[in-house]
Amino acid sequence: MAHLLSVSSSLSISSGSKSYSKPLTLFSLTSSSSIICPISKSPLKKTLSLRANNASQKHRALHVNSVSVGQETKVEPGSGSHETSNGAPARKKVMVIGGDGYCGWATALHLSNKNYEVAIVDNLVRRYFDHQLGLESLTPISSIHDRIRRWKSVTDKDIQLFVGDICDFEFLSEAFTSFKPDAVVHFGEQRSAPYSMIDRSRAVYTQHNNVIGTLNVLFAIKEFGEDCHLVKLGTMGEYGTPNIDIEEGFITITHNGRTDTLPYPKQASSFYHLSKVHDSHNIAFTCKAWGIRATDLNQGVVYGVRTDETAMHEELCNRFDYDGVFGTALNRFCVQAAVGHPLTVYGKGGQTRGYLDIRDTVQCVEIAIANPAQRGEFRVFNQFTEQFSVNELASLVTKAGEKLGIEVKTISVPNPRVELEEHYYNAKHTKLVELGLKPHLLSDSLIDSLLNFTVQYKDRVDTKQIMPSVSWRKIGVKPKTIAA
Ligand code: NAD
Ligand code: USQ
Repeated sequence: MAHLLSVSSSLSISSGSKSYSKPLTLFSLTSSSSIICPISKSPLKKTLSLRANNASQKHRALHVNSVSVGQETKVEPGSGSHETSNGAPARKKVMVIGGDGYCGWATALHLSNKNYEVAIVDNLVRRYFDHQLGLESLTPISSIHDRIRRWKSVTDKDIQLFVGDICDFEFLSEAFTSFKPDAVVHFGEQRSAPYSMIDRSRAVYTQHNNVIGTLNVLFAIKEFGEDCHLVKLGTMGEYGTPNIDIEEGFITITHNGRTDTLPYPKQASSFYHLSKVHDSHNIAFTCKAWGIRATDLNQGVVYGVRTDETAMHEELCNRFDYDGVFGTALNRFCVQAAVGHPLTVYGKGGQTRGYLDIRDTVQCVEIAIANPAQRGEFRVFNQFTEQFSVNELASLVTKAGEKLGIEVKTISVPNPRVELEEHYYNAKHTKLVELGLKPHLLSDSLIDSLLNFTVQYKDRVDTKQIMPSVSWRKIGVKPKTIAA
């Protein structure tokens, strides 16, 4: 079957003038602004430290825009402004790591719109994964440079850009010392569970990229901005699916007559989800040891695409993944319905997870930044608004299809993952609501508009990318790629 991963010793990709022979090496980009990315000697030294105009400076961060000095506003919670020591209002500086990705792009624009001073840090590796695996977002997405230029032209607000790899500490240090963030929102990880289960090299890459990247961010905060608040994207998948209620980060246990409040047990079920568990432990430790202030946002599965800001212009449009590697359940089901592909329920479909609209992702992050953790505090919020089983999602999409005159069928696909298919699931998610989150719930009208949106782009769908192509049980040592 064409969509299955086939074994191959290496993957060759041509993009522009260079060809790339290792899955995780650096590559060159030729863009309108003539940016050259040097190729790393080691696959693990990795991605995209950019060199701009100065060939001798290996780790020079590329700066696209200068800092905006917008109109100062009255100090208000959540407005992006706060008072400086001399009483003058100042704009809070937020570094958005992974700001070219799905959640990061929407968040960067939202924060900029709310008058935060924003810098995006990204090595653009997510775009490379698409080239590597032959995938494409449902929606056409502009280059990060065009996105930022368009944002400036639409709103007159600047976003700074640092293109580089946070696993490269020299690069990260430059970005930190140059921008001096008050808060860092860290989305910059390899976030697909199936990608991490393709083969050994992707498993190693995922854990290295995510764990070392986060460790570098922690060291950068310690070294260059001890007061900086880390807002880190974790995942609900860190908890797994235990047969008891899931608490927000911690559980109080009485054992042999003694009581303690301990980190909630973690039972992640992919090398990706495990990388998040390792991150959480490292963050918790550095909060204790160095007094770092951190919020771990254990986010559920995100759906949707439009936010107030990304809807302002087509060049600001967000990515929308529907393929078997990066696409997530509800987004995939909407695209499948739009093109008349049966909805791909894995196994029995009783797998239950927390879900949230991307408009709530940006809201939650803003709330976390506006209400920072204390020095030394490791705070955990479960970031989702509703929980659904896969079967429930399929039935919601089927009903929405009926309203639009689309006949939607469902098939049960042999589950490529190792996970419980029928289980208890009840996860707490009250802390963000207590801080002011106003959720967009998955009402019929919301799912109708999402389905309508995917129908508009259905001619861009490559149906070969829909079926799952990565098996948890068949992961092996040899590098794999997707056959065309
Ligand atoms: P994404 O892949 O669209 O974006 C991640 C971005 O980080 C990409 O632009 C990528 O180029 C960048 N990046 C990766 N490694 C980097 C590195 N070493 N240096 C610099 N940049 C790097 O992912 P997303 O869907 O936006 O997810 C963002 C975060 O939210 C991830 O940490 C993910 O685990 C978490 N999350 C996502 C979801 C979801 O449903 N999408 C759900 C829960 C949690
Ligand atoms: N599933 C199907 N059919 C599909 C796709 C998925 O039945 O076509 C099932 C999966 O088996 C799983 C559930 O739906 O049981 C969710 O899968 P998913 O692909 O939507 O989400 P997941 O792999 O868990 O990962 C996504 C993001 C990840 C984030 C995670 C949050 O890619 O970055 O961490 O959601 S959570 O699920 O809470 O861990």
